[in-house]
Amino acid sequence: MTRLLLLFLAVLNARLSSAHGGLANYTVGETWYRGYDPDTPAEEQLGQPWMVQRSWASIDPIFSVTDAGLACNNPAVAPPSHIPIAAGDNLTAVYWYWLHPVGPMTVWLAACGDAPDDSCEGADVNALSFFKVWEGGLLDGTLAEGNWYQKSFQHWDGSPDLWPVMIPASLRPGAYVVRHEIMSLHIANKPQFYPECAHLTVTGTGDALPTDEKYYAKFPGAYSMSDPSINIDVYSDAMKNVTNYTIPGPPVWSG
Ligand SMILES: [Cu+2]
Repeated sequence: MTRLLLLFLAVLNARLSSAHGGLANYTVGETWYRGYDPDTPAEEQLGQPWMVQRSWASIDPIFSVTDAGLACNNPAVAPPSHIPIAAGDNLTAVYWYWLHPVGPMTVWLAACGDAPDDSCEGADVNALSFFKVWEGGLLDGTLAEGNWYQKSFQHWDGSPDLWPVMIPASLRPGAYVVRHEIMSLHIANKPQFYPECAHLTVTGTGDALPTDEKYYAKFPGAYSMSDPSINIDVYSDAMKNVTNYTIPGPPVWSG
């Protein structure tokens, strides 16, 4: 094996042993956009002209529904750049690996402003109104043993785990924060939240945004520990035969 491959495996092994992770890169068509890497010194990444993702200091989950980092992880330092994407195109989130099998995955957008030169760099992510554009939950089977999207998007051959989601075709052009969240529910009554955010510049000819307040949520604020879909023990006897799961948060807005 080459030295580089050995190094890669050593790093991967070190990461897998902690059994957490996060969103590493984005692709639009054939173009890759590098995200923040918690294992690379912050000073080599923060403020770099190529950076498109809000920073996240570690691969550890957020455990509290009231954590300010529920919006865009911690510390969520804003990047200078935006990913250009046309409404109707796919944005693919790339994870080098993902290990947890249980819980929903969601994608959210929040508009940062309407000015022609608008940017999300100055946006307070805790004040933004997010709307959900995609969700994937329990595809079939039971809560504990069934096939969740979170399980189905994983590869176990070393190739990255890809999560493609279409930006609604009718979406109004402008700057948006895109928020990907994996909620992992494999530990009883102790949900884990893995949010990461990037900045988008959306182009297109549409002019749509959700008009009904029911679509909007803030982070923190969107979730509650009194939600039986969040404060849940999927391995309990009561849940043993349950084959449906209600994904927390507002309904999906599809444009
Ligand atoms: Cu983990």
